Amino acid sequence: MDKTQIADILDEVGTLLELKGENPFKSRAFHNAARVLAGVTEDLKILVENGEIRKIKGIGESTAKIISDLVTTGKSPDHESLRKFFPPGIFDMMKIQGMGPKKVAFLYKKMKISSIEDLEKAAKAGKLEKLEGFGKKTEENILLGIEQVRKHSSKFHINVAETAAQSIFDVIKSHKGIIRAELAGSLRRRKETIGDIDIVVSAKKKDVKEIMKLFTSHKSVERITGEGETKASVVLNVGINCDLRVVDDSEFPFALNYFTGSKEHNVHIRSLARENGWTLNEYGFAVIDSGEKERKSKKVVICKTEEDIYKAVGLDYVEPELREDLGEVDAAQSGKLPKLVTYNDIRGTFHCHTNYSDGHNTLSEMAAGAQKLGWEYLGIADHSKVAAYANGLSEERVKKQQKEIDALNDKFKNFKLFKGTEVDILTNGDLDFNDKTLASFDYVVASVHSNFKLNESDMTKRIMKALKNKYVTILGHLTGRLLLERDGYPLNQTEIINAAADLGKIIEINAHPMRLDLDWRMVKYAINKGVMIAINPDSHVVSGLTDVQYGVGIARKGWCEKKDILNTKTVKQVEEYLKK
Ligand code: DGT
Ligand code: CA
Ligand code: CA
Ligand code: ZN
Repeated sequence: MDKTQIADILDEVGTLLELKGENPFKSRAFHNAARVLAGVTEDLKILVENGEIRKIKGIGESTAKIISDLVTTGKSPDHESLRKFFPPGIFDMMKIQGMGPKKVAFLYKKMKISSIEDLEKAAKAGKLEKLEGFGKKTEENILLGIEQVRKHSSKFHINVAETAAQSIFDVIKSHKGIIRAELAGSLRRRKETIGDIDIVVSAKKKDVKEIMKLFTSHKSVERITGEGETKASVVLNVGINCDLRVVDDSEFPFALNYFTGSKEHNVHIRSLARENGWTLNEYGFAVIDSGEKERKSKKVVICKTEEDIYKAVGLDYVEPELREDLGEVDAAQSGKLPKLVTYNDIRGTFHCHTNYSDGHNTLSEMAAGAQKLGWEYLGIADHSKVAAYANGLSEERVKKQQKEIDALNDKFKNFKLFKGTEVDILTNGDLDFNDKTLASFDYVVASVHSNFKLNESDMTKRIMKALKNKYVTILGHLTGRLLLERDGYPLNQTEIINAAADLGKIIEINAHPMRLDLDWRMVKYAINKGVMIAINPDSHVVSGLTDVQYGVGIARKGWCEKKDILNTKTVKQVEEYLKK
């Protein structure tokens, strides 16, 4: 456990004591110790072993005990027993402006309010204003505060983060002093949601100041939250934080690797470095000097690229999307990493809407958009009749649309519109079209759009029944989740995926940045079972077609190769595949 983590725990202990209503001196001692610890330069482990931890000014008996426990065992019984007094949501509540430990503890004891959601409910119902020490104004401020916390501390959809990042990144990149530049962090790893943006660049010393200035004065910067010699942090106007780190070019691969993460992946790589007698951090490898003597003779490798770093610790290059410490290190050790699918492998896509249902563009506009992207085909899948909210198609309108598609296909050269449908899975698992209509499509995407409130067993049965329908080709957005808004419905995903594998059904990665559903962790499971994956933008407008790129990111996070993805097939291959 490192110093910052220990300091965080000391801070938390201080806060927990405040919540418990202990003597303020006591809690202040912990907050103070946390600050002191941040300034300690010696190795904590050595200080603890030599019994010198108490000698640090500001570290008393009880803080020393916690530090020793954490350093030696990674756990502190004192901290853990304190934690049991309060649910974790309590800490989120304290992020709200004006909600100190006193108020939070009071609300928890008096009204069992233990999360931001509880608090919001109580405030909206006007339950707080009647309490002692609260009032109408406090209640309003709490609601405002909740909004702020959500805007600034919550995660962001990847498209929002990427658009914001790209705009400021393009400007920095164009500075003549930049040698190398990359977006790092979760954005580079293509996570489904993004906390903050991390930019790493290398430059000559003399240019650093100007680059920092360029960053902090960018038009999208709302507020500067930190400005040092090599690091600056800002809040962008969409509410997302953005960190810039400028390093010497010799450090660039190390900084890029470190700030790409994930933290768990970094820890694993660092342990491999250690086995070689090196330490590894954002600046480079260094020889462990307190280690055994023979290790000292080891030379530190110079690394010009990330590939070199991986090579130095005996690994094949690990693509950023895989860096989650979920088996990629072992695979890289034994030459078993997948050759990931790329955006360039994509030849078309399947689940798109037009103005026949709730899309904004016509069939020919969508087709033109797909051709402009260099695609060879586009699959249309408008909603079925029960989806009244989405102007779902009746059987008659299906026929009309199919005629129009035929007419367009007659005119196209080297391009094809596939006739599909996104048919609703009704509550009992039946589909919203009869077999005759279903048979008229090239493929059928089946999705749940209603009655999310079933229990896990009923929801699993419902989707299973639809899956077994012989006309169903693709399962649409399997869990129904809306990222940062709504969890997926309860569902036994493994059971469904196993059945899809047995029945030879395709499962979609819905590439809409609000969904990214199937989740990448389950994508990996699905392809291991042999399930074919389709990457579908669920696009309702021409510009939405490019959302396929986010789906490709998720496919890559799910270890997909070209062969696992339906969209990499040619028109002919798709036709043959669908015939099976
Ligand atoms: P996010 O921003 O929450 O979506 O996720 P990340 O992965 O971008 O995390 P962030 O921005 O906090 O940090 C960027 C990377 O820096 C992270 O992926 C790994 C590295 N990093 C940050 N803190 C630590 C740490 O305490 N230990 C290690 N080993 N790496 C860290
Ligand atoms: Ca980040
Ligand atoms: Ca960051
Ligand atoms: Zn849908």
